[in-house]
Amino acid sequence: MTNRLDAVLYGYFRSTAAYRVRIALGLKGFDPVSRFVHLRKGEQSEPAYRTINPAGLVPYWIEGDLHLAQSLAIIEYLDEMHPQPPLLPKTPAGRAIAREISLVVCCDIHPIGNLRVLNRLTEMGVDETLRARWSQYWIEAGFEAIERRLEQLGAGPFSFGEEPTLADICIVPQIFNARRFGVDLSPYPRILAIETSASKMEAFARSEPGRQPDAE
Ligand SMILES: N[C@@H](CCC(=O)N[C@@H](CS)C(=O)NCC(=O)O)C(=O)O
Repeated sequence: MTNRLDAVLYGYFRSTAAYRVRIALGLKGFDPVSRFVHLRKGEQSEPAYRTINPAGLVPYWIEGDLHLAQSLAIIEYLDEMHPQPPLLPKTPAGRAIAREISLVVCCDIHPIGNLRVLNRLTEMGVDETLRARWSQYWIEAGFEAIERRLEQLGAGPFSFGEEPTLADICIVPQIFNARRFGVDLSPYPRILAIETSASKMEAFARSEPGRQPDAE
């Protein structure tokens, strides 16, 4: 069941950062108005969108006077405003570890393989095969760290047991991205198990890129 939220989410079906926010909204039972920014066509760089978000990135969140960029900031804002179900574990250590996993995805993996970075590599003469290897390399480095952490946590079916948290919200879209770049996921059974668990939940399933209205 979804509830209308008086807010607008700017996104793009294949944006993993927007995908994170869609999952969080789904878990909270919200369905805001969606606007689509076609990143491949460069709409993020056009003045019409730059006046909305000067950073020229998605996701972007507008709710009344609040204009907010950065998926993690948006998700934590939603979690504070609508605490049920909680998206962070109960203990301070658990919350810190959930943020650690999220930051591996959002700081150590995602920015290095972002569209604007890949475009810059193209401008510098790097061909498609090498660009894919570049992305694979950084995804594998990050997934290696996350897999080891998930082994320590030993929980399941999600990172912190029965309920998904911010960690899973960040991991699942990154798996989608890893597949796009042809990463061999067999060394990461714990990460793959989270994807399997997530696929059974409506909030995750409805957020998949292929199910978005702007999907191609
Ligand atoms: N750290 C930001 C990253 C936002 C971001 O880089 N979004 C990508 C799509 S996943 C984007 O808009 N890229 C446009 C571009 O690279 O030109 C967040 O988590 O929201």
